[in-house]
Amino acid sequence: MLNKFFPQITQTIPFEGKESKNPLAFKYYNKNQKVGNKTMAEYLRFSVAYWHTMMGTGSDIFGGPSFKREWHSSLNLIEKAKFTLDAAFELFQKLGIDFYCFHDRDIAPEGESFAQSCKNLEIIVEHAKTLQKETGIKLLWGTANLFSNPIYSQGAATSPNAHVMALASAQVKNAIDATKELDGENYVFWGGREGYETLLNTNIKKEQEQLARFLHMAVDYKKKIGFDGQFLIEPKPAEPMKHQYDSDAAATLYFLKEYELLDHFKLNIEANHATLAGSSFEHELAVASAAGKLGSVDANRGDLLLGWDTDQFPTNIYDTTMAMLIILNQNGLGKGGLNFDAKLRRSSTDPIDLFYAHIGGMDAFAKGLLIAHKIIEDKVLSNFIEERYKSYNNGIGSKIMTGEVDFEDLDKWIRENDKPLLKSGRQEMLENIINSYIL
Ligand code: XLS
Ligand code: CA
Ligand code: CA
Repeated sequence: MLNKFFPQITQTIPFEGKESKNPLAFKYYNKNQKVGNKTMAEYLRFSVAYWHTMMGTGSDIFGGPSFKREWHSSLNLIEKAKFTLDAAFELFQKLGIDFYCFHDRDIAPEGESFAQSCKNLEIIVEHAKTLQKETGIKLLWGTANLFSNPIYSQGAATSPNAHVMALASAQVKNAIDATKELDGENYVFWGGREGYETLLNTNIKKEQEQLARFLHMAVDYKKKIGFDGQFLIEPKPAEPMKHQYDSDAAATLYFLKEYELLDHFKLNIEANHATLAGSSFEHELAVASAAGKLGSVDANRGDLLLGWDTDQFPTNIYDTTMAMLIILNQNGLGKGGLNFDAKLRRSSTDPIDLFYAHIGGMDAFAKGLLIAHKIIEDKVLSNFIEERYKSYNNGIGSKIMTGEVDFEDLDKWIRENDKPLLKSGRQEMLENIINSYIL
């Protein structure tokens, strides 16, 4: 096992069960424990987000870094990037996490020129490849950072400047190449700057057409090079832009359908983006899943008292239970996984805090998985829901759904069958049942 940057952790975090008081042990996450027909690891497919966990410095918009990591100590940028990868794989191994995700510019430094940036990425990808081989750890997804460089301040694919759109496309081409080289299981598109600040200077239709062209070029390139990872789009309503085009699951699905892209993409749903969109994590998961498009999850949480993307580690068992109900009902995430797109608070300054944070998130989802599995096994919700819609199974309900009757027929039918019965939706009873599984 790699052992250089986290000497305090001398073994892979063990599972000790719920009675354990050891803060460096799992209480619920027991990697190889079977839940139904899969292991916990197979269902949960946890992933570390490289940008927060390895690159985070505790800085926020009011202040610079609050901690400096040992793996960032070299002044040579390539050496620093390699140390960071070494530290990352040590952390993955010690946490017992099988996947990671990155942006091109997290794992490799941006160069003076575009060609130099591509070269840097190639060098680092080689190093990552070696570490993946040594450890068996895999890439859940890669993506391109099309939001930090000021050249993208007015959009990347949706920039009013075609030269910038060309740069963004070339950058994504190279990020897809890197993801393919590392056998990435997915590739994510998050359009941080693909939106607008003011409609006074914006042609929405034009920008959406540009975004569609860009995604079509990506699809064509994927086919051309035989990359068999899943393409994912990650919705978010705003921040950094005032409005982003992929604002939520429903808007993104409509956009994909409108521009004939739906067959080529699934969604990566992030909990914090869902709440920023004014809905809930489970709402966004359910909308994506109902469309057969729930591909992967950015597992974090926001803070309802703060109106921004706080990217905290998930701890709320109710939320993880609801999420796992939806994920289990579609029999897992396929190529996707649960990526902890979450960062330490500015005041959590020690490397060991990274362990506490991930252990907490993993246990919260493992517990949610166990509860959701039991609820599904006992059919408490599914039986109720089935019963609730049963009037569509035969009689007039089935005639409506098969198209055998029209408005005029229903006008006639209702005159003979006036006054439908009002049945209770039993919300409070169901809430109590869910709590009885959680408590
Ligand atoms: C930012 C997003 C971003 C994507 C990947 O809010 O969550 O980190 O997940 O670009
Ligand atoms: Ca995210
Ligand atoms: Ca986020």
